[in-house]
Amino acid sequence: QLSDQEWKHVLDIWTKVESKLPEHGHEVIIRLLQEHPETQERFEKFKHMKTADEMKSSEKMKEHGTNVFTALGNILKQKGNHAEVLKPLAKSHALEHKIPVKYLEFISEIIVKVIAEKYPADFGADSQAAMRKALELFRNDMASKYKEFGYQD
Ligand code: HE5
Repeated sequence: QLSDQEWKHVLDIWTKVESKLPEHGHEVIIRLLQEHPETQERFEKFKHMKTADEMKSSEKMKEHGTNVFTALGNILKQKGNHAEVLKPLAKSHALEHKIPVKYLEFISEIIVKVIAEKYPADFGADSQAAMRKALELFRNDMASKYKEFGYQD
């Protein structure tokens, strides 16, 4: 679990992220698919795309980035008491989309990197560490729900 101070770091930086949430979400998805091409296979709608330019001009991908970042923001705002919000996400990612925890690790790293690039002055070492911790908590709880749903990755 995170301290009050750590949650404050996480939610303060998230307020900045929200000022351009669709753009940042879009960028994270593009970088996930570029840096970890195996993840692209999981996306029926995106797996035919070949270039980063094609991804950048895709409104569907931007929409997906928006959905991902909106869901993640809703989870972070629960400050760890996210069981209720997490459950439908864990269920769809386990049973429908089949997303291994490893892929959640990939996206977590990219989220931290992208925020650090966009907001260097507001995302110092303490904030980065707090965000890493929050994303780790998210992944751990996703992983235990995966088990409950019988999904082994
Ligand atoms: O499951 C849904 O809602 C509960 C459908 C929309 C959705 C998807 C789909 C949402 C809200 C999220 N994802 C959210 C989310 C937060 C974490 C950080 N995702 Zn998600 N995803 C969806 C993640 C992480 C994550 C990592 C990876 C590799 N996600 C994925 C993959 C993934 C896929 C393949 C899909 C369904 C396909 C889709 O909607 O394509 C546009």
